[in-house]
Amino acid sequence: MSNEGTIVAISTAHGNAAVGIIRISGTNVKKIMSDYSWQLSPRLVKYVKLKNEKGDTFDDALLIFFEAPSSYTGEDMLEIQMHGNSHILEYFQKELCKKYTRLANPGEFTERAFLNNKIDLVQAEAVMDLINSNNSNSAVAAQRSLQGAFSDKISMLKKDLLEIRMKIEATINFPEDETSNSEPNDLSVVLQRLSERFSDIILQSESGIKLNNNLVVTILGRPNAGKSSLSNTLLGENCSIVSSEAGTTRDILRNNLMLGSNVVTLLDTAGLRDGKSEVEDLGIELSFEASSKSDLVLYVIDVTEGITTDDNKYIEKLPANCWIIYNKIDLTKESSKKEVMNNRNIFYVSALDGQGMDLIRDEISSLKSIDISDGLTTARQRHVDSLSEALKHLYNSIQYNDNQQLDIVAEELRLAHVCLETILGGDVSEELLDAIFSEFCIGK
Ligand SMILES: Nc1nc2c(ncn2[C@@H]2O[C@H](COP(=O)(O)OP(=O)(O)OP(=O)(O)O)[C@@H](O)[C@H]2O)c(=O)[nH]1
Ligand SMILES: [Mg+2]
Repeated sequence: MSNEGTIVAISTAHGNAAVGIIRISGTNVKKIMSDYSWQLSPRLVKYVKLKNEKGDTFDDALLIFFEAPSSYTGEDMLEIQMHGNSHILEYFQKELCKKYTRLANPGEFTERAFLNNKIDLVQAEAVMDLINSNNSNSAVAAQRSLQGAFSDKISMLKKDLLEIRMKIEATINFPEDETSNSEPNDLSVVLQRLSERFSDIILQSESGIKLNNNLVVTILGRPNAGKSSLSNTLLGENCSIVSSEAGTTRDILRNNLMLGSNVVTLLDTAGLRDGKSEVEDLGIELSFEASSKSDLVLYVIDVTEGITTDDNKYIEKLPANCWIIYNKIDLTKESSKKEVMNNRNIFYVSALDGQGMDLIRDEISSLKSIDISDGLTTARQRHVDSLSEALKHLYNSIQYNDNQQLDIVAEELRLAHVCLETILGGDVSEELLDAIFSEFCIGK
């Protein structure tokens, strides 16, 4: 964790583009402006020519100066918009590093914003959620977190918890004071209500975590059922090897595709059968492991062979939502269709000629995306863990209150409070901050 030195980074993606942006933050910004004779008014764009040591212009640029504390990091900042050529950008970045700056670490601009109290830790995490969001719903939810909606919910819990703590402390310290005395029963009801609010926010946060994740769909089935063919047809390219040899796929092949507004991570897996070889067994183990972490399993069956007892045995083992795909209908008189039996979707398709594949695509596309209409915000597992820990302390406090051990109630509520503080970034360890910001890209 460092707030020292003036940092520089190329904030735009590597490669050729219309525009490339260099960002600088720290105390040397004004010195750079004065040495380069850039007279800049805060937040007003200025056009300049950038010259090398020989006085040749190597690029022209637009400059924007943000004066501390009214900047992203809270420090003096300079944004240099140049042409999007990595060589030119790196050349100028190197020039700046000779005298004025050092290269920024991943996420260091956002880390400084956090250290300078421009944003809390939840908002810092939301910056990354926004950058990584893969559809408009997750972008809206991340933007809400960035604007502080999730932090506000946590702050409200903190405030209400603090009020209860103050009342209890008063009762402990001034037991003779009538006004500070509350009945154990009253307190129990208040704590119960508060714990229900915690539970609600944990549920919302769990949905918020899912928003950051792709829909994971695993293709399972016996060897040669046509799993890899199905995967290739869905992806629109031959990512997996297809062969009439049973046991072709051994490793898990993972690819992303867009279906409707869902980004889907599609996993092609090793065919399920018992004890052919050690390597195949390992592959099969991976297949099951992958399916247990999936949102949906497409269980493929060769329609000319039909469903077997082995298939039923495998399907029963699956924890995830599972659809049955009867493949190779081109070899039969079956026509493509979708049926629902015992609440399970069943499709008849041909991965080879594409018949019925749209039925699968449409069904995955329409899988209910997470409802964000009631103000859902993005969240992290870290938040759920801390909220759950806080809730545990609340439940403890209810028990101790029933036993009229008020001093322990107070202690449990203090511990719950600390958990909420951690979410927002108060009193967090350097390791946690490093872990959070190291996931960021350079320049953010
Ligand atoms: N006629 C027909 N053949 C198909 C169809 N889908 C796959 N096949 C053939 O079935 C054989 C096996 O296909 P794969 O896609 O490799 O099957 P798999 O389930 O991935 O097999 P493993 O990786 O060995 O578990 C190949 O010869 C494919 O051409 C289909 O819809 N119709
Ligand atoms: Mg295969």
